[in-house]
Amino acid sequence: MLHTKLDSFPNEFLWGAASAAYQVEGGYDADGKGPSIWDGFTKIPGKTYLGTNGDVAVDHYNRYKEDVSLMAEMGLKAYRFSVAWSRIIPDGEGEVNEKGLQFYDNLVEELITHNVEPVLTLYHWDLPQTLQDKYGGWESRETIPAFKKYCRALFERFGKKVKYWVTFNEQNVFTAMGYRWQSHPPNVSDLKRMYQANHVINLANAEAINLFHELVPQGQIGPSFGYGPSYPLNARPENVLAAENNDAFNNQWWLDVYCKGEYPVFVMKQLEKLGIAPEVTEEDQKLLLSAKPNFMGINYYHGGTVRENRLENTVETDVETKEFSATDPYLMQPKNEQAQSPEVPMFESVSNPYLETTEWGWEIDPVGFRLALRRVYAQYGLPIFVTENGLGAIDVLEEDGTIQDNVRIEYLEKHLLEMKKAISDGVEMIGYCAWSFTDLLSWLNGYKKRYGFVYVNRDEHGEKDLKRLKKESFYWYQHVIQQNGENI
Ligand code: BGP
Repeated sequence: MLHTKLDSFPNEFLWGAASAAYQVEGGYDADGKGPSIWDGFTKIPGKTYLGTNGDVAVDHYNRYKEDVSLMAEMGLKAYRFSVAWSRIIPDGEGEVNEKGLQFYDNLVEELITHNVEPVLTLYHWDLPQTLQDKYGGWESRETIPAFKKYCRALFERFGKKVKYWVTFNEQNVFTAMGYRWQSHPPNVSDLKRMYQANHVINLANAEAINLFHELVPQGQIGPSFGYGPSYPLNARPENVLAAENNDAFNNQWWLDVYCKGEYPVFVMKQLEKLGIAPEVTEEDQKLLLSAKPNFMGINYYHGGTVRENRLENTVETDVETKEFSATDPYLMQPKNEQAQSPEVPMFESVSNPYLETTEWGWEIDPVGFRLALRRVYAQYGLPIFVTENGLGAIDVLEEDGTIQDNVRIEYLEKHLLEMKKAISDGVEMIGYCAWSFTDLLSWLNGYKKRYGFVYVNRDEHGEKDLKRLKKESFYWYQHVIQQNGENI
């Protein structure tokens, strides 16, 4: 019934899928590539699931033609991939490596030939190791000119061929995981350093956007943010306030800088009181204000529910909910730890009593997707490109060679429906990239947690034959694209 009232997807809507260099390419030292911080980090015992790493990954570096031909067969309109900085400039700031550029040139050509729009991410977490060693990576302003040099090389080479560009992927996630929870490189736990690195990345993001607009005036660029709507556990005003605080710390802290060019006063004030605020000069402020993204990239997996922090107020007036999953990468901590985190005694994460979770404990919340799109569009007014959304699951390769991933189809279908509702609500959207096209390396969960439309025959114990097999969801998404979502 409701469906008939929904708007159609725009004609030019980019039905896509996404990946990231370290998670698919392999070829960790091929053709002059330098080491990245992920090459080293995955070798530290105990850091990743069964010691899995991206040395070979799913060998996209050698099999990109086969992968693109599967995209073409599917009818995919856009493919989001990231460039490995240390392929282009092996030590991060020195000579440009032509062979590295050539690989992406080949990939882009292959995509264009098959009518797949390339969407290029400049930074999906794999900083050149040399910059980490020499300057302390993102903690130092010296990394900014290095990043600009790398961006310039890509803008000059691909500016005429690639229209859509993403600057940083999930700055909120990689700074927290890298500097708070020690679960990503550089494996640090220090809040002052985390906020400092985050500020340097904001400056690098602004510099990249300004340089892009100078060199590629016809293109479009924006960051991709890992967004989760914030919910209060219930209508108790203290909990509603806690949800506001959560939203400020976990969303606005980044989105305001990207889209308005300034830090939100409330969070900054708390950080200043604690002596962990970043150093922001007048010049920095000007730079942040000057950079205007063309769109906001949103990666959506789930939101977060909070209640008043019981360190602040021990009155127990809420019903108890179960402990929050400790493996969650967005809230990133069991609730008791978060309650003790020094800079945010203003909310406390709880599980949402209304939502089911995936096998990895991530809440499944399609309505939260509509809410996410609505809130970001209402607050910031930029067109939205969904640059990731998908379900991580254990997929089974049947004896007859099929993979019946109906759970993924159901998940995606529900999310697409909510996106269609958001479009009908008036949200301006460029496209949607499912995570992911082929199965790939999950940063911390190896090859067990699969996301692809295309199964890759390898696991955490070995590479097997790396064969590509179409899952049930491949045919389903092919049909969605053919119909431009009319069947949703
Ligand atoms: C996002 C990252 C992706 C991808 C995805 C799934 O945070 O941008 O690179 O990894 O999450 O995460 P995971 O592999 O941890 O399930």
